[in-house]
Amino acid sequence: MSECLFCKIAAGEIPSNKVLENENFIAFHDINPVAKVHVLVIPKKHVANIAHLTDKNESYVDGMLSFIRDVAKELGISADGYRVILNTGAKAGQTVFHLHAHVLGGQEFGWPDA
Ligand code: IU
Repeated sequence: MSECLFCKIAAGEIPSNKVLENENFIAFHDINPVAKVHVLVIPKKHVANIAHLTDKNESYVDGMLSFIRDVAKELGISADGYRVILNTGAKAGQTVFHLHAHVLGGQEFGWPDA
């Protein structure tokens, strides 16, 4: 059995506050939100991050952007805009090494300052 936390969430072995799910992806509320709306979107199949995508596994993330679009609609944050972040590697702040997109919304964000 996988020791990956997000694989366990994807398999339903660990409960999550789920927003939306399809055959390939699941979206759930982050346990430690950093914005008014903070949801994580993960592929069900394990890949550590974007840097680990290869010709063999890049299909794992096919359809991820359109799924994120559906998640934003489901959350009601689509019209006002939202931010999508994929921390890739420890130096970029990645702490869970199963590819995930942070979907942040429900408020205004600055740029380039967070
Ligand atoms: P990061 O990009 O790897 O730093 O993001 C990991 C996120 O996973 C972070 O925002 C955590 O709050 C979140 N998270 C979670 O939602 N549930 C968990 O059980 C754990 C982390 I561990």
